[in-house]
Amino acid sequence: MKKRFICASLLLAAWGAVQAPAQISLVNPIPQQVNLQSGDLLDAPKAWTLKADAARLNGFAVKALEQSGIATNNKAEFCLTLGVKGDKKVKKYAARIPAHAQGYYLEITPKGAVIAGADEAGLFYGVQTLLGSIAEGKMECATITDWPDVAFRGTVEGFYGTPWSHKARLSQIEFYGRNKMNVYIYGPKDDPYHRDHWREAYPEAEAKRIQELNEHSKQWGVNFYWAIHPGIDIKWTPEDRDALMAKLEKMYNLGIRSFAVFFDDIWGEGTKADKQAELLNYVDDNFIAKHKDVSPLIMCPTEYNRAWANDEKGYLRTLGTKMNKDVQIMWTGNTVVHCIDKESMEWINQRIDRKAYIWWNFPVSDFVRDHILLGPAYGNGLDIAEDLSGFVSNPMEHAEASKISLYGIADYCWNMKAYDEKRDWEKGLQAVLPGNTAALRTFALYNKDLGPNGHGFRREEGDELKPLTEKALAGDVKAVAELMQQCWALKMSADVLLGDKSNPELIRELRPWLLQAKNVAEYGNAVCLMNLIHRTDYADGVITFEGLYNQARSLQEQMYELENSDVRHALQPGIKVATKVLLPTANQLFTKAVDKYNQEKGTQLSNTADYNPYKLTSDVTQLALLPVTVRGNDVNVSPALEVINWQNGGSLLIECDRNITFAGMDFNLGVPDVAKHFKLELYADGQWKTVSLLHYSADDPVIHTGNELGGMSASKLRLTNVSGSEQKVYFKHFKFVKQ
Ligand code: 14T
Repeated sequence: MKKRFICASLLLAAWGAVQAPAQISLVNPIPQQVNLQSGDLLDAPKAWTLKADAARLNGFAVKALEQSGIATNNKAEFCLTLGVKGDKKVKKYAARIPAHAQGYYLEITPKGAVIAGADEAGLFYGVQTLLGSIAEGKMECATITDWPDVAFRGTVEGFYGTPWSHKARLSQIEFYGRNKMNVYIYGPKDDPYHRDHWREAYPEAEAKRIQELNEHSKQWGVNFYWAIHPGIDIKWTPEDRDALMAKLEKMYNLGIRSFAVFFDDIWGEGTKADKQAELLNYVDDNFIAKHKDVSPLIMCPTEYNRAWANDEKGYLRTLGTKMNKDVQIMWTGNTVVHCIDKESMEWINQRIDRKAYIWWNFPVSDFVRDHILLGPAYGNGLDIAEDLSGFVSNPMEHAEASKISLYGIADYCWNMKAYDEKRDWEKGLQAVLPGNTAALRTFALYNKDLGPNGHGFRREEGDELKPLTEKALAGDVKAVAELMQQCWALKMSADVLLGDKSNPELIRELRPWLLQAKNVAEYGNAVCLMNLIHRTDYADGVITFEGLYNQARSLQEQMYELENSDVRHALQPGIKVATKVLLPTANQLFTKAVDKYNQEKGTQLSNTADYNPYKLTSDVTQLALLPVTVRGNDVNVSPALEVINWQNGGSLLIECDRNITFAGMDFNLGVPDVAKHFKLELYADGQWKTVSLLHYSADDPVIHTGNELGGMSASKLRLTNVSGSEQKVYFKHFKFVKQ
């Protein structure tokens, strides 16, 4: 039999080109070394005879195999030999097992298969590779030698907002196991027993759920890390140290074997590097080291990105020198949300004197909740495997939808050099919705970018459309007609997905954006027709330019209405789809068609495209991009997650396109007794009028307006820092009510 050796990169080159996909290409992540034996595809066995040392049969790797649905019996012709280095049954293969933790050697022949793992995890991954390759009922003969580039790979549930449901977590953990990720760090900001009430033990029902997640994780080869976030109010006293130890011990008794301590997004006492190091060394020496069966401790520092690192004060260097070397330190890169490259790894590793553990803030969307991020995972260096100790992604609160990019992240971490974001994106879409992949793909094309945001992190969206949109804007009729087909495709995909029954959880998450996609697509269709119809009316004069114009205007309003309706979640500022290329193009085409029509017919139709009655502007940088949202009579400015440095004289201005009558107003800057530092004014009858501000009680930070506000009509509102100095405040809520 002629053998051909292909390394992973060749396999990549072949992807897409081959007619019948090689069965090995169904496997995610891409294995390190594949040696295909040429020959016909065989039918995958319906049953197999299992050969393994007795002790091995109880391990999670064999269990995973047994649960795959393939029958094991002693009579099946196809023989599957399994073992871990040192086991009798795989002794013959010892020399072929890669010298990498979690690695394995897999051999598939017509008679049988052998999986020999470097350890139990390696054996489990070999099993996943075998199961993945026969997923379509065919089997391809090959030998595979495989191991992960990054030892710790997975996710951190670390976003603000609604924590994942129990069911969603179970599904995530299985997904990680299947795609060879081995870390799930449980740290939802809004779990009270993780952060706000970190000293308190979980109530029984909650503890049970955590236990179940932990057991499920073991089954899927995932290390369930339970994270604690004591920094908000910790005192560096023996009492608090013991409270922390007691909580960790409690979690250990529940069965947890992996732990993390977070000090992110805090201020004051909790941020001291020497104190943090001292505490973590204590935990490391007296808890981690004492229990022989726990993973290395992970910590998230307060200065967790380069932009926040104060090199002179030496926070990171203090951790680097004082904290035990086996404590892993998390890092988000050059800023909070940033891709990681070699140079930035070298910068941080020098300071912390160990390899940083990457916390990648993608596809998390808690700071751009009006977007859903369905694009590929890209932008990280393919040459940094040696420079990091672990890599976890912080995903969206939309668990199912996050799997699209997580699929790619799993591959990136396993085999960096072979990573191809485009291929992985296609395969990820397929993995998440095999029944309706084409529709999901079309829809996802318009849901990749984050829109303008405080972190300045943007993603490609709609590049492939640009040649077409440019021609369409230049007046090319054929291009306009083609663009209309793209809009039609978007609408079609949204409708198909709304009717999908195969992944209800995914469709539930996507629903607001699916409804908005339909509006955008219909708007695009109307606008394209407006550009085509100049020559002649359609449908015997039933479709006229002005009819389409009215439709387009109505859709502009419908998009706005939907954004501000109950379809979105409480904290979501809107529902944005296709905002990078398609929607701006449609808006430009709208204006263009209206201008032309007005010129020809002497009419005065309004040519403004984006409908939003409220406009926020501010010279306080951190406030300038906050969206204004409307729900019924309530008008809200979305909260900011960070501390606002509000300079003296700096103001927040909200303008409305018409006069509104005020019924009430309150806002919360998170600090008591600050009302006196601010001035609120309304603009009515050509002048600014001051409205008084007060707190109801000394310790309540909420600021209310004086009685004079009720019934006042105005078109603008302005809040200014008049204290004479910079104010450090939060921006927790800001709301006024219309009559
Ligand atoms: F700990 C960190 F590594 C981290 O990234 N912390 C949070 C994280 O929970 C959140 O999901 C992420 C994206 O919003 O960013 C961090 O949270 C922030 C970042 C800010 F710049 C909260 C407020 C900020 F101003």
